[in-house]
Amino acid sequence: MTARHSQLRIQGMLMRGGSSRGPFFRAEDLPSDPAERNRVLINVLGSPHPLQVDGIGGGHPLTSKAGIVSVSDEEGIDLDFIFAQMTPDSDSVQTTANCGNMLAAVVPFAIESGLLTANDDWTTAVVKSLNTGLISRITVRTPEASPGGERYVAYAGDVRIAGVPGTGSGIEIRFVDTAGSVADSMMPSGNLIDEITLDSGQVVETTLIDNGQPLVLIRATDLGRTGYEAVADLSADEELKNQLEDIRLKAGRLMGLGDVTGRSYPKMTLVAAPAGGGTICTRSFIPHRVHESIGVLAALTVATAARLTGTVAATVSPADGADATAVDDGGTQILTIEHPSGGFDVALECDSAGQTTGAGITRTARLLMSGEFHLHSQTDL
Ligand code: NQM
Repeated sequence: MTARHSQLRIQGMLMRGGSSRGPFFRAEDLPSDPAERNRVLINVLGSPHPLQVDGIGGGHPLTSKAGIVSVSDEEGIDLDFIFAQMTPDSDSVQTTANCGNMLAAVVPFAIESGLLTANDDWTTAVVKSLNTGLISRITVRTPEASPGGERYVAYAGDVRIAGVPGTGSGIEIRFVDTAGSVADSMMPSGNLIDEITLDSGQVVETTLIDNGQPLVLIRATDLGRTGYEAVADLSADEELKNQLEDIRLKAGRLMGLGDVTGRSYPKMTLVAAPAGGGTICTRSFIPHRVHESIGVLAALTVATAARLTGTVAATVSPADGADATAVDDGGTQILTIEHPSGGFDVALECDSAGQTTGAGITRTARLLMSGEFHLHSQTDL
């Protein structure tokens, strides 16, 4: 970091990763002390302020994120990634849970910033998300600018993802060992269904599951909703949001996550029968704002639950009890998770017993700006 006039400046890039957006930094350009690093991040984002007007955040959790990338010194891992979740209305910086959307921008950023060399028409890197230890194999298109010339990250392409206008070049992400990211295991309570009693006395069936993202799944109809509501209607539904927070705080303890009052997890997901030919319909709360679509690892976790007989998701999904006979020759089954702005395809890899062993998803990403972020002069760094 260097000082310029009264402001400090720091190298970085603004990237869209999937349906999220935020600044990316090389770890070496940020303070190594986590508390100082966090002060830099909230300063760059402009939190806390509902519009983040004094920073580059977008006034929403999906645009209040940051990525920190470094070359890994671990055998078999190319890049280490730290995902930071901020919020517009507080100065919290959380690095506990994963984000599969910001993950999509890691390899493009690493190439753009010189941490990784593109070596072929497609460049693959193994990325470890230090938040939870999640390992992913990420492949990005990197053609030559001219025959024999320098390779560059191709952002243009024909892949369309929900929640993002236009199309882009597909980024393939393959996950293994996703069970239990923040929670200790995939089914941290040990049950397929847990009954949770609300403060009102109502009892609601939930599935508490973490296959990359800790989620609480609830049938929308059990809370008197359809599960097909528009984002704006759910956002205005204070009664529902209060019920969900009541359930979330109790579910957090059942999942072994302790007091999750100020935490960004577990996320809440209303499920309903598919309405558009997919596997299951969802409405996600992350955890207090309604998601315009659905998170990557959230979609993977919902897909896993939909196949698992006995979960609340399976009770509303035709994927219930999907077994080895339902997968293709490669042991892969595509499950489409419906959400407010479309469908999210998750390719679940299953073994001969039908157990989920891995998953693949496609995202796009884009470099939006590169240069220096200028930090507010009053930051005490
Ligand atoms: O679940 C939103 C997002 C996410 C996280 C959130 C994500 C994931 O859509 O992997 O991508 O759940 O806060 O970016």
